[in-house]
Amino acid sequence: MIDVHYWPTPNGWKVTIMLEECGLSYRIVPVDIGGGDQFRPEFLRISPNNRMPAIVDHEPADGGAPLSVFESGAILEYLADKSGRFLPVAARERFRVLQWVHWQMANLGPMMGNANHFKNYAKNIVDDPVKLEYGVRRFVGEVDRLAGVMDAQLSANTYLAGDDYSIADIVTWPWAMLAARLVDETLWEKFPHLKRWIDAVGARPAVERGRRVGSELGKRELTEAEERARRELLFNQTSDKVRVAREQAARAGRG
Ligand SMILES: N[C@@H](CCC(=O)N[C@@H](CS)C(=O)NCC(=O)O)C(=O)O
Repeated sequence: MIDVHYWPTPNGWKVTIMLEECGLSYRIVPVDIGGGDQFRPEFLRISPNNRMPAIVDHEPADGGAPLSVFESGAILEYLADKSGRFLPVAARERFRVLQWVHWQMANLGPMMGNANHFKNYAKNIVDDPVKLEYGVRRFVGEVDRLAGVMDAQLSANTYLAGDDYSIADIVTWPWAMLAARLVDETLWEKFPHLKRWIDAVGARPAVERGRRVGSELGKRELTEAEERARRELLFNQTSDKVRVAREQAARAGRG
């Protein structure tokens, strides 16, 4: 059994999609990131960067103690090795996939996260429209650029890493399918190869199932005060703030 420390966001969906694709049995452990669960001492022991997702495999291949992994790219690589699926073993093919996995982790995920922040959240924090506009332009521009990179790759390949569906597709799809919402809806006309791939991957039954996992979590309407507290928790994390949040979570018995 694999515990998935999870909240329904693009980074979380990568893991549930992979588990569904591989048919591995798993159990969801909710990490309410707006409520501060990511600062629980117990969670920080497996995910020291106070971010979900993370997994704990209670039946690792070596038969030893439970094995934990954080960072979604590393989790997918682990699950691919465990299941023998979606990541070739031979170096030439393996690195054709892994270079795109690392590309997603270092580029598309962070740039889309920042574009989303400046477009949808920063207006509640930053009063100065000039400062706000700079952040939106910088990160939305990067998302557009990265969509172009994917479109060029997909104009010559069925999947991101070539002819075969792989963890490169699984790690990228949950973010890529949201790109038009951040740039604008004409993005799909501009990048038809990307759109073809988004639709093909999205139609896979395991992708549909993985994407729905935990959709009921976090559905509750928040009060204005709760929204403010959530913003403060998520968007203002210095090391001091993280230390205080960790102490509060421990005192509240959440650890
Ligand atoms: N590079 C990390 C990013 C994970 C990440 O940013 N997770 C967010 C939710 S999508 C989170 O846990 N945020 C909690 C926080 O900001 O305190 C991964 O891919 O696993």
